[in-house]
Amino acid sequence: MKFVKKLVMTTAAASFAFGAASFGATAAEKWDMPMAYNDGNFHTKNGKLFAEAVGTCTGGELTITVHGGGSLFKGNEIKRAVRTGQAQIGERLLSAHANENVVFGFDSVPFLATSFSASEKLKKAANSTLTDILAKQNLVLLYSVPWPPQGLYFKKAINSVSDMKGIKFRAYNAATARLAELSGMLPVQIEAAELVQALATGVADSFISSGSTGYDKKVWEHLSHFYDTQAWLPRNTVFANKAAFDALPKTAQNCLKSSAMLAGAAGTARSEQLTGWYLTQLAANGMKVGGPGEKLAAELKAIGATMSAEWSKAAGEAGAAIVKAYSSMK
Ligand code: PCA
Repeated sequence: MKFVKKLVMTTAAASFAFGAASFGATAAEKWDMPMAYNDGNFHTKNGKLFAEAVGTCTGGELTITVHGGGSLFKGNEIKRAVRTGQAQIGERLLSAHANENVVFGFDSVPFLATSFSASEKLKKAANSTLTDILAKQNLVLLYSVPWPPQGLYFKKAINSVSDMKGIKFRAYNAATARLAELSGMLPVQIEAAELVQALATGVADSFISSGSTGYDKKVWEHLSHFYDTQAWLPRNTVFANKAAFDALPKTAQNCLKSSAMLAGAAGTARSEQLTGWYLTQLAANGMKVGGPGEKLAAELKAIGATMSAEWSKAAGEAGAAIVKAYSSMK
């Protein structure tokens, strides 16, 4: 907090020192921040707090308007929009872009990091690699926040992988599609914004996600079982267009970075705090919520091992470096 206050004061002091001239010369910068998830979602709320903090820190020299729920750009359009400067900053589930670079899927390797503390370590292990990959794509990495641990949603009790055979499964990235394939299900890629529609029309009858998305989408209206498999904690990542970032005064760049640090920490704490609450809400609305049975858990672990091996192979040296750095932190 102290750091931010100091930054605000420095910015304010600078404005005073240069007086009206500097205000006349540089109009306040306005940025748009598309986010894919609904306004009530904790990531979106956290993004709005981040935007507010940047506004305060820069004394209004940089104002960021958050557009939630995919209202400005849809989830799968956000990264390209920020790369090309159509939006100056945005949030995206980076693992959905693992087809561009396998490393983007580092947070969706089953059972590699299954708790909040492990997820934090994995993030740190991946940080410099991810920063470099994004920089080559004209993007500045600002912060990321994990979703609560991922569990499986179904319309019926599932005791083993063979019970999943032939079920239509909504996937949100390459890892979730592969999980479906390896368990005999039929994957279909669907953004969270279209999830309810897909469940209501029978395009999908199951998916893997957090209690957060199950709660946001009231999935108890369509599904009945949640298995808390705690398979991984995928991240939403906030990044800025590099040219837009570089064009800002140093003070504003520092405001973005310090506010990002706070938003990353605050969002992560909020995600952890809400994890249990979301599951209580699923149960309160009639869903059967619990851990997977022994057989199912063991079979999922085996599928996870296959997927880990596949990811490591595909991610090559960069992937190996992340896993090595992560293991050394344990
Ligand atoms: N919710 C997002 C991604 C991971 C999660 O928990 C979704 O289902 O689209």
